Amino acid sequence: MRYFKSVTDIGDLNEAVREAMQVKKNRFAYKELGRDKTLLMIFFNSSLRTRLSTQKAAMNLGMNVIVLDVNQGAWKLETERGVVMDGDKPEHLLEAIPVMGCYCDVIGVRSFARFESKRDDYEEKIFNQFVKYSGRPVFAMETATVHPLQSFADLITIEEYKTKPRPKVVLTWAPHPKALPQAVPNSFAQWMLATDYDFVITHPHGYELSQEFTAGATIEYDQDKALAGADFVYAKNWSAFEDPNYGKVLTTDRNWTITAEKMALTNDARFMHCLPVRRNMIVSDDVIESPRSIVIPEAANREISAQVVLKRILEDLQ
Ligand code: AN0
Ligand code: CP
Repeated sequence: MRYFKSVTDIGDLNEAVREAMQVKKNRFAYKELGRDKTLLMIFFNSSLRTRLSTQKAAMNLGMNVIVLDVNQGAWKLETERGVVMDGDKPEHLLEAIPVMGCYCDVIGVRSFARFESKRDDYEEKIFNQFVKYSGRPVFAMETATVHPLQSFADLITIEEYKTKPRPKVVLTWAPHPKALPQAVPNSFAQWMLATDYDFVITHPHGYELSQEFTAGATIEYDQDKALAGADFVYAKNWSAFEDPNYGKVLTTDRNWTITAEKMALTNDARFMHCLPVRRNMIVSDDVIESPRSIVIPEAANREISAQVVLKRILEDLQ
């Protein structure tokens, strides 16, 4: 594997999950694979889980790791070509990327949607420049439109906790005070649609996601109806995708918060969220603390999804 961004990059999902379970059983079995190889992780945005789990996964594989927080100590980067650089940005991404490529063998990039231009976000302008100009394998650590390391960890977690072959999985929008990207729900929909689960998305009107990721999904605007009989409830906030509201918060209606009353509509569902989560906006304290909540094992599986992805990239570097 040279690039990891879409579900299609990982190939057969059953095979990927099998490999994940094998890695999880013995995560130090491939320590030689990454010897003398360097991972560079580049963060344009904050992170707790992605930073720690991906670094841990790389160390499990024997890799060296360099982390760059672009907004803390690096030169501010211009991303537009043709700009007269007389402002506050001393360096251009078009030099920075090939330079970064000189110091490493593999690059992970976190660069969220900026909500300045829907076109730039959905064309993955930043991530694609890393692909084009770094000369290295590149993987997504949440780009403008997707977060595949999260979705892969989510899939592994559902496979571990499901009690029937074809569980009902419900992705529900939930309220949040600030505009968040669509990357997590986009990817989650893409990965769930690649399985044979019973997959339903529920959100208020105006929060429709891109068809690029949700085509074929069941959309139910009544959250209570969607939750009926659910085996997994996957909560997440996102901002509007459709024009003219791209990147906007249309409502913070707390009737969409996942509470014990909402969970009572389900088939004793497991509660999932990628984290970080705002309690009592997205989910009530009692639900996230309940024994049905699997947010911590879900986060733990981020190490595993990252390790499978890095392992496959390293195997193809040999
Ligand atoms: C980010 C988001 O919603 O995309 C990262 C989630 C993994 N969340 C926040 O910015 C709070
Ligand atoms: N879930 C996730 O990606 O968390 P971080 O933003 O903390 O990396």
